[in-house]
Amino acid sequence: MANETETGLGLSRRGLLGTTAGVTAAGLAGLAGGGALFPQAHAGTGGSGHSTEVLPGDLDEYYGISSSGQCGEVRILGLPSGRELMRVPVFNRCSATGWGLTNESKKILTEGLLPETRKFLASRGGFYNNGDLHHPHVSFTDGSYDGRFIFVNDKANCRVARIRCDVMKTDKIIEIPNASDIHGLRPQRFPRTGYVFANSEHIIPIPNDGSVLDDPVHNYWSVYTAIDGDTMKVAWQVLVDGNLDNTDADYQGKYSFSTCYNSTKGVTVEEMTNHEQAWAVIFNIKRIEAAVKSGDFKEMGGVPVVDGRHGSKYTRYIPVPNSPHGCNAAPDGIHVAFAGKLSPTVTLIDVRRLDDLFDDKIKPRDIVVAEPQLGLGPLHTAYDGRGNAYTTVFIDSQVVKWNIDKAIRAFGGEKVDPVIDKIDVHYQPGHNHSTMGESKDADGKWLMSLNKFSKDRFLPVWPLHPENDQLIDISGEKMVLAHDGPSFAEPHDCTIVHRSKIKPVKMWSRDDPMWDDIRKQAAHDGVKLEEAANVIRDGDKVRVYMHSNAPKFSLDKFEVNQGDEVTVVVTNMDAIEDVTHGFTIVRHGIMMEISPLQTSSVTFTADRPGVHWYYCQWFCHALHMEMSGRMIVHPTKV
Ligand code: RUQ
Ligand code: CUA
Repeated sequence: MANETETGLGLSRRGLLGTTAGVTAAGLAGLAGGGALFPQAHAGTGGSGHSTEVLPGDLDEYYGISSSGQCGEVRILGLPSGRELMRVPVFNRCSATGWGLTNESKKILTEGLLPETRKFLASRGGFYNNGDLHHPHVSFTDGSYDGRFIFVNDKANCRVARIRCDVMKTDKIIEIPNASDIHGLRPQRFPRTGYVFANSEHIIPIPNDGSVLDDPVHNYWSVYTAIDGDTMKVAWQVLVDGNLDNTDADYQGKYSFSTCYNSTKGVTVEEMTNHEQAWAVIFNIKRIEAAVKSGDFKEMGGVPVVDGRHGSKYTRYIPVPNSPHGCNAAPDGIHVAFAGKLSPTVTLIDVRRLDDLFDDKIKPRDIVVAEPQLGLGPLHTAYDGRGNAYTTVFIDSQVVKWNIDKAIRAFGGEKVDPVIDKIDVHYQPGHNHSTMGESKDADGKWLMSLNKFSKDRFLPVWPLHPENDQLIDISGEKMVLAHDGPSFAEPHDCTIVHRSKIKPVKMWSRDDPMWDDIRKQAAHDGVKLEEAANVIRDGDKVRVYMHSNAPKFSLDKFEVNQGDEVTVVVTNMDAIEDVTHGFTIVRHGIMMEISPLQTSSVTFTADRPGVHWYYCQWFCHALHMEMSGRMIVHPTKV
């Protein structure tokens, strides 16, 4: 069906893209509904026939590290089965694990906020409860995944977070100064991560303190941020024109790239889209580092900001049609694709020409080596490591497979069609991701298309629909749809990493830094966490230390006075894989996870006199129901 679609139709329908009225979710969804209703054959009936079936007890080959958009968490999938293995709370709160309740998580959610944000949130609970997590990416060493960290962005509240891959927990969250919202995010590939690059999207006055409000063209800016991934501190920023969208880094450690829409600095949809050209910004990392060293920057919001606006020697602006979105470096280490979004094209550049460009020996468009027409609404591109690229086209509801070399030859005037295959996806794809595809180890087995609409693909689920993550076998010449995977709001991106690259631990190490604060406090209180069964009173502060061995907490009762500030510290001494305990106090809004050899703590005010049971909420033992105890709160005499 769709495979017969010619690339040529892009132009005749381009007018539609130019009309902003047509570019609404409803309009787009309706449009594709007519042309993309034919389910694809299953694996086994075509292509090379890799099966997504992973039999009971068998292990998946890949981890899918999936974002959750406005849910604010990260989800870990097993692929190709699509089984959800874990949810990692980051910007959200989590009832099960106590993320946002425990002292350890509150510290992480709070300590990286800017001073003015802390002030703003002081009367609002101290930290944000929501986030919009788009882009999860694994750290690299020499262009290969090194399995140390996952870095993620929060578009809603301007943050970047780091997740440790050993225990799969968030360990740092920082807020980015001078930014409106943080959208595109990528780790540096070479020599290692290194920097984590983050785009601020919407343009704002800097500083955004009310002193300037109007005249966007002259007063609003966005910033490109390099974060040191080891310390999670902002290393530097670059001031740029226009809205930065997505970003990526090269394989040489010299340049990074961002797509930019709204180059004319509009503030309405019409103004943002009423031009035929925007650009991709190239950042010269070495020059920027030298500028920071030599003092050629302005300190703004506590960080060095280098001026990378038009004409700067630190950046180059490459004209790209029309409002480019996706920004994806190919595993060949040479090419980077900018997806046109409102243009049916993808613009491909050759990084080997960048030195000359920065030395002004060539013009910006001279680095463009191909610009194939792929269909309506190209958004993101993935690669198979065999010279082919896979671009999602949102409006056509397709993934287009095209050959890089053929696209370059066609751009040079040769009569060759770079498009190899098209497959319908259901429906409206955003990101796509191939197995190992953003590393130099791209293996070209599977492609996930993350589709924004699922409409008729599943049982009706009321007005709010799931998304549809479709897995496509890309090992053969033709793409073969192998699996539909409904997912709740709203996975944007899913980095697919071979399981050999991630090394999960089965239990915590007793000297993990996660509970450093409480360890220090316990030492001060003369308490050994591993053997604890102590209640330490310190004025009207009470610290309750216990450990757990299924099915018992070491304290089956503790007593406090109404109004006391109580800290409960629980250490799980069951060094047994999968024996996680929990600690919940009824009618107190208290719940936390304590996995094998972990220490967790929570602080609250005991302002409800009476008897309050605490219990283990994680099924751990035949006597799990009995794993409980009483908190006695003595009423204060009035
Ligand atoms: S973006 S659908 Cu937030 Cu990654 Cu392209
Ligand atoms: Cu311990 Cu349930």
